[in-house]
Amino acid sequence: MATNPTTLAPRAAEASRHGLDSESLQRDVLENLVSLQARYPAIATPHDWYMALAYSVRDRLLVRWVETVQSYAARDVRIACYLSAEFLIGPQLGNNLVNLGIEADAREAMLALGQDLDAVMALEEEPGLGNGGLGRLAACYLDSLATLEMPAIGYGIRYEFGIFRQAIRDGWQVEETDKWLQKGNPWEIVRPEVAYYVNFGGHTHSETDAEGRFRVRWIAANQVKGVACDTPVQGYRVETCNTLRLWRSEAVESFDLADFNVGDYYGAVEQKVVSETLSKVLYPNDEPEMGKRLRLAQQYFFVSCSLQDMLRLLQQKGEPIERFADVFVAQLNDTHPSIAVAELMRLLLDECGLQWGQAWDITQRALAYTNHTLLPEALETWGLPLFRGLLPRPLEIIYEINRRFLDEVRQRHPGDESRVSRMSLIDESGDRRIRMAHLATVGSHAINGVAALHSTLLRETVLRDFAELWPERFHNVTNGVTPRRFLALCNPGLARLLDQTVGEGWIADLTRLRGLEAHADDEAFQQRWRAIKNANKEALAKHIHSATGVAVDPRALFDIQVKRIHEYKRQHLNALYIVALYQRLRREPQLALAPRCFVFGGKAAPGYAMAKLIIRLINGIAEVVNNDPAMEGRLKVVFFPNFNVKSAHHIYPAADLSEQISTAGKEASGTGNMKFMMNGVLTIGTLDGANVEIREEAGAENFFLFGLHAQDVERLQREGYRPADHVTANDELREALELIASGHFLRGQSDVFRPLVENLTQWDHFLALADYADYVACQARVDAAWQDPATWTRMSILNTARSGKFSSDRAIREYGDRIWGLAPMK
Ligand code: KOT
Repeated sequence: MATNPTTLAPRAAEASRHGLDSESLQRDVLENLVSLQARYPAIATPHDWYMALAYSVRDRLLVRWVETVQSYAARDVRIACYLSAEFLIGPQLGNNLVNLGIEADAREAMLALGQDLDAVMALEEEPGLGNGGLGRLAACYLDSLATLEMPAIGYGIRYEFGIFRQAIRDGWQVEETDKWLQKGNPWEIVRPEVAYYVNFGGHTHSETDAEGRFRVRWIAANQVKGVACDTPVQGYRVETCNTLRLWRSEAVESFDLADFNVGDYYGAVEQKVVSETLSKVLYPNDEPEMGKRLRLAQQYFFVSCSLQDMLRLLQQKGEPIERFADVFVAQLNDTHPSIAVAELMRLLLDECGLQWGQAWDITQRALAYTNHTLLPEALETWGLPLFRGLLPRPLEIIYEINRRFLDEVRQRHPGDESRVSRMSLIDESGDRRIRMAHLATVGSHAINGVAALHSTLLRETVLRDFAELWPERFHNVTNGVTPRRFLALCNPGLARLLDQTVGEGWIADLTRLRGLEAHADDEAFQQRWRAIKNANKEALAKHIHSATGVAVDPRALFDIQVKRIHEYKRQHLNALYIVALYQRLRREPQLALAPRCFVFGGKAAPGYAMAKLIIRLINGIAEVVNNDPAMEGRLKVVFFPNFNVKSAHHIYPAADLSEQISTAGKEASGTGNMKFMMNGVLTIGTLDGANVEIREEAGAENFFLFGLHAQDVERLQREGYRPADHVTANDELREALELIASGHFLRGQSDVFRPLVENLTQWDHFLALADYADYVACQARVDAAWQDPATWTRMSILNTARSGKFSSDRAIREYGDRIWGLAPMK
């Protein structure tokens, strides 16, 4: 049907003018099917329909995108640049539909074309350009920046292969390459004209230029070209559409041309391959793998391209170089982009000709650093030989920054050489290494942790000397997550009830959920609340069945732990409890325990043997428990393979209990804990990361707390912790460990889990055994609360009602106020 905008009601007319109605969408989908996919409806594959719809939606973003970019170029605004080696953006179609406000129209349009929108959306490949929390946080922040209409650009790497796909074979994790680009990426716009050169290797040369100024030239051994690949980031129901700019590496023609000319065809092609390798694959580790040259090259590559891009934008705005820090603020997402300190200095000194003092002032004002971990093994350092070989000029600059900085320390603390060596940018204790957290701290005007407890510990431990020197530079910004993706999009049933109860405003102002408190005890409301949860559980049960073949009963308590597999996150503590339950139920079949379904999900770093063993253990327990007729209707265990953003959409809304059981002081914040809370899931957790604040907001009576506090952990470890004492004192724990060691969960093979059991009984670095008894006692309280549906539902409603603080909108406002000097704008 042809529509005439002038005959429609004003709002509808406006929607139609912008193509935001179902008829125009339908028309465009059909047109794109032919013009871009070269298909007719009769022969179109489901994926063709997905592409046709995605392109139609993208077209609707483009007008806003172009206008947003233009307005940043033209107006006197400060732009926040979020520098991150990872952006775990997840599937784009559903999110863009929600943010444009056209989900219902798209559903109608696709239905008219004989397609089911959910089935079409399910075909989207996940852009897995991140490992976990840190990368997903970056993506949530982009969503909030656009929604709050704050001028922002995300800068990162356009990996050809993202995080590996996790398959489970014979209970073990197997990594498969993630070919997310194989069928094309409709959201990406490549801009070959936006490209920069990045130097590697070679040597430096000092000279005095024609005006008598001292200059350093870097004569590189190799250059790589970075090409901008842009993805639009549409804010929620606003005109702002920001940019995520990811760099793809390419060979520089002039370099391989030289090889071609001397007849070295293979040499030239090899050079090209090396250059393109830079953005080939995401490192699949939660922690840095020491000394990987390619990883350092990736970091420098994307940082240099991003800073050069900022300089070009500054020039386009007609602003002088002196105004760099007034126009840009760059947030460093952990230390992965911290080479920015040296690179911005290099660009200002060597390329723009500024003097050291002025360049340093600009650098410090322009940069800010977020720390995401206190784990010593995750603090990034680079050995000097490797660094010098790859980045000789940035290294000289780091030496000079260090020299000036240590002079300052010596002036403040004369004679305190141990402080000087503690604070130095170079660790001289073994083979000499650059401490990237120190570099980031010294080069930034603001340093923050990601939850209140974490920021306190950061000031007291890892960066203590720095916090003493510059207390005013240290902040806390507690993490947040976007309610658009993690509530509105993934839990449409609950979203509808929230709309009806507190009005639609909650999506852009999550504190409005407080309005639910008045309904927490209302029986009819509780019933609706439960019905939504049950429907979500039924949907998850189907996904579990198709992914694993295990049939789970949606009436059981869904007890879920999804996150990267790591000893500090203590999936094995959860596993020990399941083994104990299994033994109890075998001994006492009449035990009045509520039926539970334990669900795990998460990837282990490919080189992390203990984490992989934990996955095998969970699968071993699952195999035994799920095939034991005595456990039928009582206990189920599932390892959901390949946990990612896409599967997360089905998991968070369907959970009853969220496991946040890390050793206190080890999880910087956690963000899954927040996603669960929004979806009315109760937490069993330690006083770690943002759990502390979740409990504060929810109320202690609506949170299942257990375990040692961070100070207890620290003290115990200092004084000498003896895990074996806990084994001796607790028969149930001892028997569980013995059963695991016996090979009961691996078809009698008794050697495989031995290292895990021995590690626990001898070392137990993360105090799982010390917290075991309290965890079990806490699980009993969970069981009791679950047996009373009115109590449980009330707690669930109150958790959602009080989750407002954990919106990434709040977090981004805080970054804007305290760190960037940037306010939301229309
Ligand atoms: C990885 C390598 C080096 C340094 C830090 C990391 C890191 C930290 N990766 N993910 N994180 C997580 O970041 C999240 C967002 O702030 C936190 O919620 C979570 O606790 C960190 O573990």
